[in-house]
Amino acid sequence: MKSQKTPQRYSFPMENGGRITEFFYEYEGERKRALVYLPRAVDLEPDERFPVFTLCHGGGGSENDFLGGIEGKTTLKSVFDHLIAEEILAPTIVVTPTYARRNSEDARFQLDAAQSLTERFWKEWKNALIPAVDAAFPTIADRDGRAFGGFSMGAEATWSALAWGGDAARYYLPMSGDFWVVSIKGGADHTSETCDRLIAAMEQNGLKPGDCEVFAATGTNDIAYSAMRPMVEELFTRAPWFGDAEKGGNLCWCVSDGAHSYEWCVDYMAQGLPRFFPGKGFHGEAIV
Ligand code: FER
Repeated sequence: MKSQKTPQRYSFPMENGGRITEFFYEYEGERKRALVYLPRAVDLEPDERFPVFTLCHGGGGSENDFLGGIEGKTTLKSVFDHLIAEEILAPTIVVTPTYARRNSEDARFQLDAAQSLTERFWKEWKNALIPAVDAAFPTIADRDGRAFGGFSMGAEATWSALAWGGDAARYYLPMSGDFWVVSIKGGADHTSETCDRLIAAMEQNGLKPGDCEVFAATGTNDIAYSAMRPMVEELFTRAPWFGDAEKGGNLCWCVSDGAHSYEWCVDYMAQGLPRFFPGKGFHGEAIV
């Protein structure tokens, strides 16, 4: 599908929106910080339970990138507020953690070092972050209530989470990044093997075809396009595990004319997330 621009008004702060809070959890002896967007309904409806979207930053970044820190300096919080207020997106808790570790400064400069973090982040997500978030917030604590997404190296983390941690969540939203299990940008030069490894890992993890849905997005001017496109097109041929959403399958391929940046991810999430967690007013149509 062709990506749609998010309406400009969604970028403006809204009265009575949600809030951003800081959240800490332990993993392998390290105190890890994440930001959490809590939709307003969390405060207004104490008996409700909400889906959770875990959202990973790009290489060299931090847990502050997507939401713009606890002050919410990017437009993303406003966009979530509007999507939820207009009942396009169900009230959703959004967690932005980091796969960076205390001694992983080199990941800022080396893609292979970054990949060694993104390929294993699913363990931290599944074994530490999910239990901590489920204990702290009113979540729908099962795989149908969970989505994982990320930008660039965060997309690498997303494909990795689907491969090895797919029992923990049904929904995946890789943005501008391919799966590097075989090699860096292996989606381009080891396309078939990359897809084989993804499916083999899912199968090994006990998943069955139909257990996961993917919304993959990037732009034609994005440095990830040349690696992501062949990978997604190969996955379209991998029935019963994957199939084109335009033909009723579980893999939606959303293409903008955008470049490699967080700004474009806003549009991808505004279109992808409501497919996972639709609000009462969402019927699969474009947002305009
Ligand atoms: C990709 C293109 C670029 C990708 C990651 C990047 C995981 C990351 C670039 C960077 O961090 O500089 O297809 O997939």
